[in-house]
Amino acid sequence: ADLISFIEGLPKAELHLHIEGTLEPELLFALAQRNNVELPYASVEELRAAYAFTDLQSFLDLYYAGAAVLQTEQDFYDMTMAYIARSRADNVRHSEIFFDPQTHTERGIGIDVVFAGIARALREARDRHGFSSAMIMSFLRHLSEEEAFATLEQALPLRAQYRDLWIGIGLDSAERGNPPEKFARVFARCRELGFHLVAHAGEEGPPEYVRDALDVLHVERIDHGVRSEEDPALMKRLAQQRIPLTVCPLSNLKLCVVDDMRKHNLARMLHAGLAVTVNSDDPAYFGGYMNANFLAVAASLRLSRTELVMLARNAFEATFLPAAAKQQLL
Ligand code: ES4
Ligand code: ZN
Repeated sequence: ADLISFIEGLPKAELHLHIEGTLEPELLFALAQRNNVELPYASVEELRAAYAFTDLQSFLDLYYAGAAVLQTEQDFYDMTMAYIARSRADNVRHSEIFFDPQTHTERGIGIDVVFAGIARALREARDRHGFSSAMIMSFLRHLSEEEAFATLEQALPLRAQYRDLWIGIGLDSAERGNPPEKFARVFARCRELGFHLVAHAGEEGPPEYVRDALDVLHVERIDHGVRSEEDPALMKRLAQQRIPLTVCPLSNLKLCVVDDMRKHNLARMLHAGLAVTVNSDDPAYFGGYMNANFLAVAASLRLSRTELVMLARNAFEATFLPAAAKQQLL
């Protein structure tokens, strides 16, 4: 089989996906019209043309602006359903999905609306297609820890209702200048509450942020983590402890974390024994879903089929599913 068919045929799990980053320009325009939201773009083409980023912040500005079209439970449901359809087409069997309630509660949308729309789609996909998923509520690190605590307080009354899906807590948005320590207390509280913990670290930020995400926040996986390579002692630790890294190749290229896919360190990190996984991050903005990310690294880094299988298998191993459910997926 050719490379594309091989990648298409691989069963995949996705561990780093922002649901707000799956809003394709077409749906974004449709929701803007449905909700009478004014957009500063005349057409889908004009919007897509604006997706030329120089760094993380230049992307985040558009990503938060785009999320403003999401108003009703149905909007969150429609966005999530579109992501599931696209992922099933890529032979994704399981997805652990980030959502950013603060992006919506800041605009007066109820946190219950956000949970309900996403969860209705995920439950429907599970019941109809056996598509497995989980939800990871993420705090925006450019906001204060006090605001993260307030969001946690708003969300906790919903926990019983979403116990089947809401399993974790994440940390995303502008990394530089917002180190893990800023969220030490709220992550400690989430840990006491029994949530799985993850954090973005070492995307634009230094390797110290990766170490502090592990030692201060006690996260179980690192989202991105590509700058870990600058610290050999950290690399050794990540390999020894098999800490999963949720790497996002097309994201790294689009946000200029790497300037050429052929220079991406994914293969080097895999060969160093790290539990590297491949993920799509914000696929509507970065130019591709899971298969496109696998294909980009397979072609640019000349990965073997054995290596591609390792990457896919690492993701199933790194899921937060209970062992029995994990076995069922394979
Ligand atoms: C994100 Cl690529 C990335 N990095 C940090 N925060 C994010 N939120 C959505 N995508
Ligand atoms: Zn991300």
